Amino acid sequence: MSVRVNPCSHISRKHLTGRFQSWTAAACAAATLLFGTVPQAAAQTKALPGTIQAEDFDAGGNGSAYRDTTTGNTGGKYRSTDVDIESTPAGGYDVGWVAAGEWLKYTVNVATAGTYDLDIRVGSAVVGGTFHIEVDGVDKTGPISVPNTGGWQTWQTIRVSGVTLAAGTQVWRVVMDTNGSNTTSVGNFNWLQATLR
Ligand SMILES: [Ca+2]
Ligand SMILES: [Ca+2]
Repeated sequence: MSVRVNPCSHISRKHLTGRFQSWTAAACAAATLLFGTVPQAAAQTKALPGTIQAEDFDAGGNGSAYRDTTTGNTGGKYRSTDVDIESTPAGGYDVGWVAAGEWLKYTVNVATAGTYDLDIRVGSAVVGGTFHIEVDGVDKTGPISVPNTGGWQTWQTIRVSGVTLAAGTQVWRVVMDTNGSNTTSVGNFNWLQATLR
């Protein structure tokens, strides 16, 4: 789920024509300062164990919080970055048009050190896509294969078992390594879940 707030949407033209114009303008500016980054509230640390929506990667630019190989958001949904996000017909959003060489960062806080299972919800119409997940720069999964799930919007949960995680704040990076056969896509990414064993 996502919530978007336009802090200035409540200020009507009428309000801006009277003596309160400067006040409302100032309030709007202040509200923008306070709330202008709400669509990037996704940048806030994700609590694990728990679920991370793929589209809630960290705030920041191309090459910093993410790497995407095409300018702009091809799907045009949810966030205005170069990451390509589309509506998922089943609900919510997913990251699509995922090409090898791209990556997404997620700052997380792991409440409890231990052994975890990672479940990743993916969709693909072909086989051959691979990716891996790094924690603070260390590859924790090795290559993960995206199966042919029956379609780009047909979702399947794949599991990486027995991943050891330390407690505390860490930066996860989902790194796209290989495109599926005869496509320019690794697969579509819906969400990722970490469950303590
Ligand atoms: Ca793009
Ligand atoms: Ca992309």
